[in-house]
Amino acid sequence: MDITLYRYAIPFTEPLTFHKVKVKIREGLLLKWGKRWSEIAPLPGFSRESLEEAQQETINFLEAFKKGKTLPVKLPSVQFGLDCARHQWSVLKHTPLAPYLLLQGSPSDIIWSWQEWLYDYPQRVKLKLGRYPMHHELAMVRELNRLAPKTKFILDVNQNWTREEAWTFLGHLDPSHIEYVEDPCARFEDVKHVAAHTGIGMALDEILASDEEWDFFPQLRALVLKPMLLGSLEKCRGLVDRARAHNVKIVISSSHESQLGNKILAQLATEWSPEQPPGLDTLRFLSDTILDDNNEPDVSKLKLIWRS
Ligand code: OSB
Ligand code: MG
Repeated sequence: MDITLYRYAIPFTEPLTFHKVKVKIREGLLLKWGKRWSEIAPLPGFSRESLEEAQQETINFLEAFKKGKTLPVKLPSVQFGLDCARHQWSVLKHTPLAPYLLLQGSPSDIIWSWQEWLYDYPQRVKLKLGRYPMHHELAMVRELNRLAPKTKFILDVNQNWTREEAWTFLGHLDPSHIEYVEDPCARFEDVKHVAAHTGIGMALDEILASDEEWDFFPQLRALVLKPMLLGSLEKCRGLVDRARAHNVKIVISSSHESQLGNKILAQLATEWSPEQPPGLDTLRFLSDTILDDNNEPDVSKLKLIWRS
């Protein structure tokens, strides 16, 4: 078996901030396992491991594998990349759904970009909140609701509100415009409280990759899965099965992987949650592609790290 490990670096079109960590260039690893490709790309600010740690653990695994030994793997991004490289991909019975639109930036930028849609507004849009003064963000959401009364909004707060802030903000919105609120607060008890107090649907994302306890509650609409942060395919699959048993939707979501990782996630989304538009509208933020005209990684744009 021929195995090769490469590294990529793609500048973002503008610096992105992940939990106060500002990132200008997306970096990650691509693994070629026989004919199959996969990606290992921890996200700064979100992943517990750094890229250097992931690269070291991957090399340790590959060195041992070459000698016929299988080392246990601890880091989520490495588990995910090694699992995808060895996964038996099924032939898809469904065509992949287009991702819902992701809007981020200042409230005035978002309202400005919204004008481009004229009257042909998308069905579902995700807005990142909890980053600018609350009254600015509230005015923005209300303005978007007014311009596009039929669009359903996913409000992703990345755990930035207290429960009082969440009550205040959501109290000023018409719930019929909201698909669900993703991670309004950091503590699970606060999320549940906000849900019970407002009756608005909620989704959990970041808590799923943490050690915090969580459980299903009546207003829980979706689990947002970021496999690069969660780890093994088995762990992801376990969450998919639990969600299904509780009638909760699964939304597969990107951690700003490269075009290759995004393609793999689209495939998993179609396999695990064929009726849910995935959270994969993140390629627009990359200034270059590592894929060639045949949709295969272009090794001339990659740096060779290790070869079997
Ligand atoms: O909070 O969902 C998030 C991307 C990187 C880090 C965190 C998040 C995201 C996304 C991905 O929002 C896109 C999506 O889920 O729609
Ligand atoms: Mg989120």
